[in-house]
Amino acid sequence: MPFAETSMRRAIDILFIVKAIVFVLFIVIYDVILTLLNVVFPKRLPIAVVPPGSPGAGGIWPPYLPPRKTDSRCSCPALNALANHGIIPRDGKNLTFAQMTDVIRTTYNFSMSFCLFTHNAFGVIFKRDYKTGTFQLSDVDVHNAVEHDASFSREDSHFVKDQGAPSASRIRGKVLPAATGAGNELVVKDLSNILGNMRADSKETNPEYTQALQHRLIGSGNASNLLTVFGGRVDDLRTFLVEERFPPGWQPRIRERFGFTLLKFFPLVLKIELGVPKAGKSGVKRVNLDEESAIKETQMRCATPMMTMLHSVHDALPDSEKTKIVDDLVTI
Ligand SMILES: *[C@@H]1O[C@H](CO)[C@@H](O)[C@H](O)[C@H]1NC(C)=O
Ligand SMILES: *[C@@H]1O[C@H](CO)[C@@H](O)[C@H](O)[C@H]1NC(C)=O
Ligand SMILES: *[C@H]1O[C@H](CO)[C@@H](O)[C@H](O)[C@H]1NC(C)=O
Repeated sequence: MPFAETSMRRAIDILFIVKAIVFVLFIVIYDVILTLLNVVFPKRLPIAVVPPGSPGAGGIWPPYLPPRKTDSRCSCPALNALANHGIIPRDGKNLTFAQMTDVIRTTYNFSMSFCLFTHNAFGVIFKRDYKTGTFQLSDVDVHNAVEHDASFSREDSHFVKDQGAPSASRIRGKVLPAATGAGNELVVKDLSNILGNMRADSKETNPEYTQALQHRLIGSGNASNLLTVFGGRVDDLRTFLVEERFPPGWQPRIRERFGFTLLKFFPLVLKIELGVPKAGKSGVKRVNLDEESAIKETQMRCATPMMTMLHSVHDALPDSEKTKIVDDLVTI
C-alpha cells in the first residue's frame, strides 16, 4: 500500500520534528535557569571545582598513561585525556553517550544542559541512540562530520589520515606562541588569529581543504573551551594539548556552581568566529615554529617503547597496586 506507507512515513517525520522541538525548548529553558542560578550562587573555590569523589577532586587525577597502538583515540584532546587518565576505558572503546555526558560534566564542568545538547547532537550526527548506542573514540573522526580541516591540534586529514594523535609541532609552533595575555594566556583575539592563520595555511597547502559554516563554528567552539575550561593558560594547555593529559593539581577554570551554560557558550563562539581575520588580509600575526618543539618531539618518540612496557606491567597488576606503581614510575 504505497499510500499508507507514505502517510506512515510522514507521521514518523512529524513525530521526529515535534520531539526535536520539545527537546530544544526543554534545553533552552533548562539552560536559562542554570545560567540564572549561576548568577545567584557563589562560585566554587579554584581548588574545589571537581566534586568530591569524582576523578580529579582535590587536583588528584588517576594515573596518566599514553595510548597504546590498539587503543582508540580521536581528534578531540578533551575526550582522549579522559581515556589517557582511565576516567573512561583506556582503550577508548564501547562508550555510551549517557556515560560521556556524566564524565564530561564532572571533569570539565560544563552544565547539564550543555552536555545533553551536545551529546544528543552527536547522537544525531552519528545516527546512534543516546541511551543505548555505543561508540569508540575514533568514530568521532568521520571527516567533515565533526572532524574538519585547520584544527588547533591536528594536521589536516589530507596529510595525516589518523587523527588520533596530536601534532606537537603545530601546537607548540602555531598555537601557544600566539598568546598575548598578561599572564601568558591566550585571549579571545589570539584564538581568532590562530584560527585565521590555520585556515589560511590549510587553504594554501591542502588541495582538499574545506571549511563549511558548521565546521567554522565547531572550531570556534573548541577555541571557546580552551578559553573557559583552561582559562587560556599556556602552561596548562601545553600539557593538555601536546600530551592530552591534565597537569598535576589542575582543576577546570570554570567555577560556576551549575557549570558552563549554552547561554555563555554561544556568544563567546560568535565573538571568536567574527573576530577571525579574513584569509589574505594583512595584519595577522603569523607565529613561527619554535626550536623547542623538534627536541620535544624526538623525546616523545623515544619514550614510546618504554611506555608500552609500562602498560603491560600496569595491566598485569592487581587493582590495589595499579595506582601506586604508576605514580612511582611517573615521578622517576
Ligand atoms: C560493552 O559494554 C557492555 C555493558 O557496558 C557489555 O555488555 C558488552 O559486552 C561490552 N562490549 C564489548 C565489545 O566490550
Ligand atoms: C575541534 O574539535 C574536533 C574534535 O572534537 C576536531 O575534530 C576539530 O578539528 C577541532 N577544530 C579545531 C579548529 O581545532
Ligand atoms: C560542575 O557543575 C555541576 C553542575 O552541573 C556540578 O554538580 C559539578 O559538581 C561541577 N563539576 C565540576 C568538575 O566542576
